[in-house]
Amino acid sequence: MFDKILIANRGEIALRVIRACREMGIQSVAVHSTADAEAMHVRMADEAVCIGPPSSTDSYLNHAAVLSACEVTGAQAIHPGYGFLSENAAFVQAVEDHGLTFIGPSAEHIRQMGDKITAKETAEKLGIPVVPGSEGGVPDLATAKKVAADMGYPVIIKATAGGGGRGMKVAATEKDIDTAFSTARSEAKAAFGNDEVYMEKYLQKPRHIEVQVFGDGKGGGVHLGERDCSLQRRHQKVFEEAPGPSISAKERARIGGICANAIAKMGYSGAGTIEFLYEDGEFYFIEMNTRLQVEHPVTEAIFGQDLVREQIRVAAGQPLSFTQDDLSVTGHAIEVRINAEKLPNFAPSPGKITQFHAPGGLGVRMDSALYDGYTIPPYYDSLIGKLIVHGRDRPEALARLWRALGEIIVDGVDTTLPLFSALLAEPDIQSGDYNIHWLEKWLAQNLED
Ligand code: MV4
Repeated sequence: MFDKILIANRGEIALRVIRACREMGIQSVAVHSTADAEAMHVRMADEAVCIGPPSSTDSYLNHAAVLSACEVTGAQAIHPGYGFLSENAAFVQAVEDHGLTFIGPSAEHIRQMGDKITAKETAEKLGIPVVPGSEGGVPDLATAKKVAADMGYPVIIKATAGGGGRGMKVAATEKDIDTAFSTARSEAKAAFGNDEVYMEKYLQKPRHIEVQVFGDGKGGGVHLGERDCSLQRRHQKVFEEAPGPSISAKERARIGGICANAIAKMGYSGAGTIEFLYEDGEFYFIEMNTRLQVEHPVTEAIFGQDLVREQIRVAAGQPLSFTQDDLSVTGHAIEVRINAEKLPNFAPSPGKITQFHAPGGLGVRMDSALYDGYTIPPYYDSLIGKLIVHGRDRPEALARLWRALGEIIVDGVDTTLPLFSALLAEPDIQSGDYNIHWLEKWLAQNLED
């Protein structure tokens, strides 16, 4: 096992990793920009190294600075958290070239899943159901028209180098294909420096269901069920739950089994998420994320497992501490993402926290790097906390969320907290009857006046 791990991240996820390290008897090293000198992750880690100016390009994304911080502190492994360097194959290669361990999958697996056509082909070969669509890339408009005519409209055009919703265009009918195709291509070129696109049948009212997987890197793989993350705004998740309110135990075992088997066959190492659209009882693979995700705590709650601890164990060459048979779902968990943003437009709201009080009590977990008097810098993501509740069933989790929202205090900046109390009053949220378009429609009707 490692003696010392460097955490190449900030905020709540840096604390999350430091906590796992401390429980495992591992020393932790924080890195930080000059803007984060007073940040909680710097205070909580055993050591801290300043790696650059506020801009993340020059600090948290600076490969050489992060590697130097390992060198000077003697850290043997790097945990990337999510975002930043977590899915950067070139960085993983550099980490390995320096004789260090990246706590995550291989550069090769990251590269394979980063290219969305290769990811889909890989998934299909491994027996994962995929969205019907083009065979590989679509090189020109004539091909696009032919593919669309064959599978039927509506269709969606996606960037091969994209993901997470960037560079997608829908063509509802043949009249739209010309514009959709050329816009998708030029946006892909501008955003990713790669204009390759592919096409899929457009699903009109799916849920976003993602399966948590873990590979031991030695041909073993397990799944930890699914999360429903359909409630999103502009491709940013807002509210996540596990298990999915629309997924039965039988479906979980079936799709989970398929995913675990695929991960095993790939020889995948560490935590991963296989994303699906789910419509009319069918799962359709769209992408795989090769990192620990923001919403991992809802899975931790219902399975009673520490996913960061497992990531560290696997990276150190140890076996997973559980088998598939050891894993079962207990109750229901919900996470809400607390952003320093001003409603109704979700404009960033950095600034000084004049008062902070975390909620507590049975079934309540608050992951946050906030403290009284902390100043949220304007340079980074606006996520300032995650409130996770766990109950014996979904109604109990909802009641606990409502109760915890009444206890929490975040003063001095605007936050997305008022949104959650309003959502809890909605019959569709109470019953779990929503899809990927529900939140945007609700926001348009309820906030924009
Ligand atoms: C789709 C789709 C409908 N049909 N693909 C958006 C993010 C990216 N990961 C995939 N996305 C979508 N792909 C087909 N064939 C609709 C979306 C989509 C979406 C997906 C998940 C969560 C929220 C979404 C919001 C709008 C569109």
